[in-house]
Amino acid sequence: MIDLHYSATPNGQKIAIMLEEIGEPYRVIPYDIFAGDQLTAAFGRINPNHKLPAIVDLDPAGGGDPITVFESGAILQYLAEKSGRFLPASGAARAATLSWLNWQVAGLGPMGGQASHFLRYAPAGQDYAIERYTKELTRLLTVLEKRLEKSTYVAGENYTIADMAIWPGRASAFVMGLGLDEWPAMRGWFERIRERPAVARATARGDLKAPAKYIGRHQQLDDAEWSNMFGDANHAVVRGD
Ligand SMILES: N[C@@H](CCC(=O)N[C@@H](CS)C(=O)NCC(=O)O)C(=O)O
Repeated sequence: MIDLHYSATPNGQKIAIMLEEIGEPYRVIPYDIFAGDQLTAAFGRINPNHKLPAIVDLDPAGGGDPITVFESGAILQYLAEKSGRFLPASGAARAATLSWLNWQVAGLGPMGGQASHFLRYAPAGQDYAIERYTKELTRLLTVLEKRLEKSTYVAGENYTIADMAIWPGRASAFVMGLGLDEWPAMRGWFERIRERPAVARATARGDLKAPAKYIGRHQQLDDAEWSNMFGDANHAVVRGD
């Protein structure tokens, strides 16, 4: 059994998709990040960075104490190694999978996150930041499009954890007005993955579904929600105030 500490954002959805793909039993422990559920001391013992997702594997391979993993890329790799699926064991295919996985967690994810922040949450008047991050996001999506013109999945001919890392953010980019019209190769890839039964299960399950406030274009946070996400409450917990 795996405890999935989960908030219904693209980073959480990556892990739900992987757990559905490998058929590993799991239970969802939901966090409302606007309400500050991620800021407790108890969750800090699971992820000292106080961000979702994280997992606790109560039945590690070979037995022993529960294993905690945070950071979505590390979790995907852990589950791939545990199940022996969706990450080639060696050679060029493994290198390509880890390259694209890290490209997502270190590049596409953070840049998309900043674009989303300035478009959806920041006060008005952020033109420079909006342009900077939407341009960089568009550049990264162009890199992805060119890659997918040459291969069925991002790391080659097989579906891997790198696709699972990229797909949920690509799905949520629609909220920012980034459709698929300009990206024909990405559209084919997107639909191929959307049709997978595990992806359908992960996106339809009631306790995994994103509530409206996570997916709306223009977010109106109250003072407490703002503080929990971006302000004093969020920072104080790491300082230990
Ligand atoms: N690099 C992390 C990013 C995790 C992250 O930013 N999680 C967001 C939700 S997508 C979160 O927990 N936000 C709440 C907060 O910042 O307090 C990963 O890939 O897991």
